[in-house]
Amino acid sequence: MSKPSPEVQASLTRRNFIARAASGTVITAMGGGLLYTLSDRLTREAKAMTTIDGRPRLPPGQRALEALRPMGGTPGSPSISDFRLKIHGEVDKPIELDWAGLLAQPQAELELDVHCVTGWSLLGASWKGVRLADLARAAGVKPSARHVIFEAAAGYTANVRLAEALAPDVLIAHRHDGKPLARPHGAPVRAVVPSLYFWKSPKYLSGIKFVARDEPGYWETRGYHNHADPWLEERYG
Ligand SMILES: Nc1nc2c(c(=O)[nH]1)N[C@H]1C(S)=C(S)[C@@H](COP(=O)(O)O)O[C@H]1N2
Ligand SMILES: [Mo]
Repeated sequence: MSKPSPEVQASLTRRNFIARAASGTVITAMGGGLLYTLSDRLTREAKAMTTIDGRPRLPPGQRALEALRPMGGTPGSPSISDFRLKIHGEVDKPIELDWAGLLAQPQAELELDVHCVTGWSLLGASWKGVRLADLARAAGVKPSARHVIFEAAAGYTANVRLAEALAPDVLIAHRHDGKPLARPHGAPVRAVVPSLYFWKSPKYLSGIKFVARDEPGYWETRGYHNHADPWLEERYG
């Protein structure tokens, strides 16, 4: 077979490029000589949307991605038989759940938006687990409690105001996008707190501690904002 002409070679290369783009994750639409990535399109669409409480769906300085980006952190044991979740602190009835115990709680599957302080957001992905508010009720949170401290593997912690932690969209999640949570994303169990930057959603979760006095966590003691509202761009303390 003879070598294709330079013109044919160029067109083949271009066709491969377009085919790859159309089938893959990189480029989904071309128009007016500009290339739009799927992320551009998701970002543009999200910017045109408003939440029910009137805020832009995409907080300032964020762009929408198609999937979670694995952000690292020290994992705990991936084994379900090792899993324990302690609900303790300012509660009448401390609880320790194993895997079966967690699955025996009322389950919720919600579509939630999450926002990483590094500038990416994942909008509308499905998360399944137990509402923190239900666990709090089961443990009998005392009136003295003001904050929730999430405790995770290797000493990672994050603090959340009690009222925000008890919002109905705060999940102790074990499934994401219809599958068990993947290891890089916190398996077997992580918190998901959609109203705050995603560092407040610890992966490899081992404890939920209710406290009267605030305890700034891993990132909050390393220059990040103690509250972390993405719409107020509370990035740094
Ligand atoms: N245990 C633990 N949880 C963690 C972190 C971590 O380092 N360790 N990083 C946080 C940060 S900064 C973000 S943005 C999200 C990232 O979650 P992902 O890796 O599933 O995208 O997890 C949060 N939870
Ligand atoms: Mo993050």
